[in-house]
Amino acid sequence: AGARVHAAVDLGASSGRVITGRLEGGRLHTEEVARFPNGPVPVPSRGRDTLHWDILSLYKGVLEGLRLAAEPHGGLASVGIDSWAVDYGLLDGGGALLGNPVHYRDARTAGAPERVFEHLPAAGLYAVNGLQVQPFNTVFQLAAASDDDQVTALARDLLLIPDLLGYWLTGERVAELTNASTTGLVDVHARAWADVCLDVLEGPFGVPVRRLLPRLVEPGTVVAPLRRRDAVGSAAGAPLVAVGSHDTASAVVAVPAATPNFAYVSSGTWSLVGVELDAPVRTEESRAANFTNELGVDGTVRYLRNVMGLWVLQECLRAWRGQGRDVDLADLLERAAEVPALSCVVDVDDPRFLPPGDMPARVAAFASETGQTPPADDAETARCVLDSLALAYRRAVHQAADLSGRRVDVVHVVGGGANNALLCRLTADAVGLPVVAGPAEGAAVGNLLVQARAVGEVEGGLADLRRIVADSTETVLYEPSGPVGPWEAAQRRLRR
Ligand code: LFR
Repeated sequence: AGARVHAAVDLGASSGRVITGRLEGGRLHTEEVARFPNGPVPVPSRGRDTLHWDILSLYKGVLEGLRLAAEPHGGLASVGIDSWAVDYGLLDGGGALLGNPVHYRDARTAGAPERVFEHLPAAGLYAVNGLQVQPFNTVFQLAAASDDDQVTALARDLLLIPDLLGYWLTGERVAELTNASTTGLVDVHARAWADVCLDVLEGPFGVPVRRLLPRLVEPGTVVAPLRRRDAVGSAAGAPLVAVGSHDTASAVVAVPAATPNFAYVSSGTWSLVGVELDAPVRTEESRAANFTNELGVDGTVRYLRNVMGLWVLQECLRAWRGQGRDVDLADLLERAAEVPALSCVVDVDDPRFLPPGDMPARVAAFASETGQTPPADDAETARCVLDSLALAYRRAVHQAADLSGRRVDVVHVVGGGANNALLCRLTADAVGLPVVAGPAEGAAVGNLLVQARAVGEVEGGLADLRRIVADSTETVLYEPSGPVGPWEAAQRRLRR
């Protein structure tokens, strides 16, 4: 009786959650039933520390969350899983996990893109996969792991993180397309594995990737029912739907836009900034700007840039807390709001900000190198990071519009960053456009709606799903409060 309940598993880089959703009267009602921590775990191997994910603890959190989600309803109408992209687990011939998945921020990929480009030049690769160059793209991770016999000899399957969890829950091995498109191994035009990319890994690098990759499925495919009543209770039997299993793909589904002329900031550990298109942009200008064409739900393309995101602030907090200081985020943001705007800016996209480490020191070093006075305390550092993020959003929104020809009238912020009022206000000021913030659980909302549609509970295209999001979310509107001149000037300071 009553509405049918769906469960979204959404795994972010700093936490995982299970969120239920039910549709009633054209609205989606969501409830968070479980949240568990996530983060990189350094483990000594081969004479250094390798960063891993704690995949088994995530799996445990997922099982427990699904059990809790199903219990009050005696079952679930469907389940979908999304997570960060690019990372994978390897299975041996008996289906056992080989090793613990490596974290994309691990240093093993240093120099790997260049080694791949010796065999397939960057321009040739972009023409096929349309993907930005990030050292952690799966293609480069595999090239970096080509001396690892787990990959070259023992592995029989490579499953991206959501697909790996899906396999453990159902026994089915698939590669969901939106996430697969971040590997660098997919032909963005054909929406299929790309032979030229597979050839490079198999030839010069000796990685038998064709043997490892499962069949691709489009988002919206019903994969198989959940097994393991012992572990998931009454969630057993619910169909697992391959949603936009890349968290960013699901988050973009949940942009409550009423017009096609929008840009989005999917704001979590990363900020993914761009527009939604019908076809990829693979021009030389686009490649030079390191814009990516990731595949989206319903045949769309997510044309965007990775901006380093709230990671930089999260790492600052970790550094301060590591020094024994009890810094509260809400209090920090309040004090940061009092710091004069644009006193100091850094290029958050500088690769030095990618690995974990002493972020306040890196921010200060960047400021000194560009002839600016480094932030003097935690509030000034936080303000510098937020101003710098807004400045990066400004660059990315304008570039996305210019490079794609898509007009942008409004910027939608979805994901946890939608709750950061200071950052949203700065974004409106920097971009010079209205910002609409919410939903904060964008990835889970997009995940839930694609499930509901796959099992026949709603109909329609993305515009219809987005109307449901708009009707179900209390968004906050931020209008620009002044001219963009100071932001242009700050941008010039970075170029020095
Ligand atoms: C965001 C995200 C980004 C991807 C990065 C690494 O959570 O999925 O889209 O570039 O994580 O996987």
